[in-house]
Amino acid sequence: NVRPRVAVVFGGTSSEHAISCLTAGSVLNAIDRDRYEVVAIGIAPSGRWVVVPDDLAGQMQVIDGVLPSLSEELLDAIWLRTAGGSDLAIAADPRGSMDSDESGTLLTADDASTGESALSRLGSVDVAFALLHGPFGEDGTIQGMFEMMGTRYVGAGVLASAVGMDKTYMKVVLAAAGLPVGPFVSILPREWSRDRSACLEAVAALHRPLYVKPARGGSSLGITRVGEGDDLVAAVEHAQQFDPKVIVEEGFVDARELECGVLGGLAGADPEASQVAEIRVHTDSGFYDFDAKYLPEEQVDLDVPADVDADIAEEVRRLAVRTFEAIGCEGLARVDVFVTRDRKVYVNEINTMPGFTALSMFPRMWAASGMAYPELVDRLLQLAMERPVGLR
Ligand code: G1L
Repeated sequence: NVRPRVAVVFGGTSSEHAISCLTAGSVLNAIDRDRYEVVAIGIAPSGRWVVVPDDLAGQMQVIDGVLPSLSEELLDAIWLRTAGGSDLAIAADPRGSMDSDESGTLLTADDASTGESALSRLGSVDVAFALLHGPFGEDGTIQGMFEMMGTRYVGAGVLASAVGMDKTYMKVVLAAAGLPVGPFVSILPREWSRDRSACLEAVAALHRPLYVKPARGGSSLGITRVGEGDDLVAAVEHAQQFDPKVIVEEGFVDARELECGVLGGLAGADPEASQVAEIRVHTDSGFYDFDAKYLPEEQVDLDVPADVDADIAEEVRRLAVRTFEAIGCEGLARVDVFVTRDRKVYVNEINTMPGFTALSMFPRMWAASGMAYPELVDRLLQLAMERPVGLR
């Protein structure tokens, strides 16, 4: 009875370190230790890799390490919290024992393996589950590292991850596959500095309101809604502070925002779509056309399943699967769409690394489809292990 060995890689240097730790907590909790051997590998905010001993990972919650009160030395650590609420840090680079008053206990070298040994452990696992955001996580880079190491991994491959990360390439690929996407203009830094009026002219062909976004980077940072009379130039220059490459999208006025989860591999059966969910936004200003994830929680309602006609739900599920296939996705993805007042469905985006705590949309949509969170995690591990290494 050899159990497949799973590495859960989490944390990282991005601003999503905390959410990644929270997600790792959910995943580590859901993996059945009778069926899998687990290696939890944290990347401290400093960038240092550290193996969290599984006796700890199995019984404690991984928590945010980026607390303002922490000393620099403790930022070089992965943080865990016991059921009782006391904190424990596993240092990436232990330099002996440390003060432990408000910041908890520090484990030293005897208890945790670090650095190179953490990286080399990845080469000896059967499957890796990387919960990392942004550059070096969801853009295809860590997937490329797994490919080179010959390690199987959960989720999209190099190309699909990279295409899913870049909103302009995503739209180009989806449009070429015949999928309905909204009008957009992409602005490269070179074009903007050399011929700004040509950029503005291209954008003038779009109907307002516009959404000006950094082309890459999955978070909401840098996004501006530009209505009639609003300052487009300022919006572009704001987005450029987050990514030199900017996309300007036409907004869908009065459209409903629906989402659908897709699970599947490249080989064998077709990808499967989950129940459809709706994000309902009710802001004071009465705008219904702003992405719900950029609004405070009290202004957003999530309906799982969505209260939509069966034919619309079926259309969304069909488009979600086609979108998944168009970018050559594997494992999982969340596809976000708009449904206009005249009942046309447009693909807004595909997210190859959707929110993945037990309370996130993707797991909730699958729960509504009859697949509970632990089963979902197991399914992803199975899909990853079925997948051939190399060209497929
Ligand atoms: F590995 C999967 F399944 F592909 C995967 C990886 C990462 C699913 C979901 C995520 N999501 C995250 O890591 C994050 C939402 C915490 C940051 Cl992107």
